[in-house]
Amino acid sequence: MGRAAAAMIVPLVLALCTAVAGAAVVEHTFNVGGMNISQLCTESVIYTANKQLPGPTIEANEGDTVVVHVVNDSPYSLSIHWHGIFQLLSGWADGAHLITDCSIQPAANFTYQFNITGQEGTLWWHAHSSLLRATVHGALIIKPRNGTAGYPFPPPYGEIPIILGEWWNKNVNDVETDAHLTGLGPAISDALTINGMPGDQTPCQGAGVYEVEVASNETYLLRIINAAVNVELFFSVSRHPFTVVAIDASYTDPYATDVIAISPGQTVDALVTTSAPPGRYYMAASVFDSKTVSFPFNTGTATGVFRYEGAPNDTAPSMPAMPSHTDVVAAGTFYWSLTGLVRPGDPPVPTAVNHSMLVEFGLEQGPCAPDQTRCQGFALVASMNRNSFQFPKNVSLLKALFDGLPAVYSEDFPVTPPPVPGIRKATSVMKVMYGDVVEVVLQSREYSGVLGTESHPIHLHGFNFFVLAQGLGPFDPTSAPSAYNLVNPQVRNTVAVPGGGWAVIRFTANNPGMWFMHCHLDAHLPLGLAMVFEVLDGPAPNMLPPPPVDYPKCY
Ligand SMILES: *[C@@H]1O[C@H](CO)[C@@H](O)[C@H](O)[C@H]1NC(C)=O
Ligand SMILES: *[C@@H]1O[C@H](CO)[C@@H](O)[C@H](O)[C@H]1NC(C)=O
Ligand SMILES: *[C@@H]1O[C@H](CO)[C@@H](O)[C@H](O)[C@H]1NC(C)=O
Ligand SMILES: *[C@@H]1O[C@H](CO)[C@@H](O)[C@H](O)[C@H]1NC(C)=O
Ligand SMILES: *[C@@H]1O[C@H](CO)[C@@H](O)[C@H](O)[C@H]1NC(C)=O
Ligand SMILES: *[C@@H]1O[C@H](CO)[C@@H](O)[C@H](O)[C@H]1NC(C)=O
Ligand SMILES: *[C@@H]1O[C@H](CO)[C@@H](O)[C@H](O)[C@H]1NC(C)=O
Ligand SMILES: *[C@@H]1O[C@H](CO)[C@@H](O)[C@H](O)[C@H]1NC(C)=O
Ligand SMILES: [Cu+2]
Repeated sequence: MGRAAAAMIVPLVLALCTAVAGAAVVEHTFNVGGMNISQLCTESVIYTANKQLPGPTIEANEGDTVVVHVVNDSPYSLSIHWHGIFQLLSGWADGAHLITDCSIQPAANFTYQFNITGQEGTLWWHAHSSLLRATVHGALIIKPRNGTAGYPFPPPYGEIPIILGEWWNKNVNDVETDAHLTGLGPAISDALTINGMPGDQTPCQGAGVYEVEVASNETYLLRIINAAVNVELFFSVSRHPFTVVAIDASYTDPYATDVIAISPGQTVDALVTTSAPPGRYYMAASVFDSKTVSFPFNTGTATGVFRYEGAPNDTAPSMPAMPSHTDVVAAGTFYWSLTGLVRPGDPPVPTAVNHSMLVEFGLEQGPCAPDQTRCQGFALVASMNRNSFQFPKNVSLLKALFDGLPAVYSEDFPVTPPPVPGIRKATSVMKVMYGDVVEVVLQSREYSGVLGTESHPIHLHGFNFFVLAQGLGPFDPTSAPSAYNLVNPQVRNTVAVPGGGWAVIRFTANNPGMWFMHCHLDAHLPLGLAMVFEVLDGPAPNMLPPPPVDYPKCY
């Protein structure tokens, strides 16, 4: 690791461009490489940006330009995805390996460059090529143009990023290789983490604990990110109820709750007031397991500490009451109660729909592939409308679209589940015109009684969507639409579709490119639980520009 590890934050005023007066360039260099770490009483080598876990926080204002030079000092090829960023006319920088770009090869580098337009709140960045995202991730915080004064709530006294994660003692690339060879998905993680540390409730004495000092009688904004790889989580702070004010960088109506449910890919911004007696209070994260057939999962609890200024360090903190791991009511109440904050100028929910889709998905048992040498009887396979997504081999879908390359993908993604029983392995996309309104009923299905169902966090790149309604069981097209919230639905980039249930999302395809929609459980993405929206160019200037000059080559 010869290169400087420090993050650079260089806010420069764009003096020459009056149209973006006040907008800044936020520039970072991420050296992604190995580092030795002692965690859970085990010595490991992990891969991180700038030897930080979580990685550096990117802080910007709406309207800014973000420039990140990523230097790959790891032995793995990798890309970085800016999760939730719209990437308006900058789809090349989305960082979805083989969808929008190709991974950065070892010893190579690439500069991601994009503008932040029309979104505020908490997002994050993560590797989008393999389980490397377990440790290659960090917060991406977007403040209003005029700073904290622009918040639709009183500016808090302080802000605290809370990045929830999952930790494996083993090299995560080996975990992923094992998952493929066995056909059964990755081994469960060894710990959950809060800001990179497991806390003091693990069998390892002296494991790292994230502790933050807070002042009494002040309000703090927690920016909570679920960067865990495969698990939905509950999060609470003892004696500190939350007021949720934003999710996925989209403001909500204030929502009071003691417990937050958060799926991989999602963020929650929540206010807490430090009005408890001065002392130490645990924050805790534990798994929400929605599987209808029981499989092993991580039953541990990650802890961190809120310590009031001046409070003695040796008093034992009090633990929050956590929901049980299988408390679907606690999770569903949180996920379903949120509504969007509607402010003047916000885009209304579009009412005329151009494409109305029903997309069913789930896991089933498939045949072992010849290279799955440790597969015993069956391998897991996943699909959306009976298409198990296959990545292209040697060129990104976006490059294939831009260059008009034939035979890389097919424009035949079914808008409703086909009646055919079998699964088709294909690189199939849904083509839409610029500006089209797309509605998708996301339906979780049970295909195999052995595997049951579970909640799948479905993430869409390039857009936010309105969540018009959610429900359990099969979607009923006659009764459900009358209950759609077209007034103040929550706005997200990732929705936790309940196991065996459904969610209706709607978005305007106002950004040309190739946009991945996939399950954000890394256990399911390689199995094929994904599809792609191909959005054609609109009238000038809504056309995708050529790729950046240093665009990584595929292999
Ligand atoms: C980890 O530590 C070992 C032994 O001290 C050293 O040889 C190796 O270079 C270190 N690896 C990294 C990535 O720093
Ligand atoms: C990035 O790659 C270019 C082209 O290979 C090289 O000239 C440059 O020095 C590299 N930059 C860094 C920071 O490694
Ligand atoms: C960002 O916005 C500026 C000003 O509109 C524009 O010139 C530039 O091309 C944009 N950059 C990207 C990467 O989209
Ligand atoms: C900040 O900007 C928002 C609109 O983006 C506006 O409503 C608010 O009044 C502004 N606040 C201040 C203090 O300028
Ligand atoms: C916090 O507010 C409470 C209620 O007003 C008050 O009793 C307490 O003294 C305050 N604590 C501090 C440290 O100011
Ligand atoms: C508690 O520990 C922190 C850091 O370890 C220190 O800054 C603080 O002064 C300590 N507080 C007391 C009351 O000892
Ligand atoms: C999408 O719907 C709008 C409103 O109904 C209509 O004006 C437009 O032509 C439709 N677009 C396409 C490509 O059909
Ligand atoms: C990519 O692979 C396809 C199919 O395997 C092949 O037809 C095409 O020539 C390859 N393209 C490049 C640029 O290697
Ligand atoms: Cu899934």
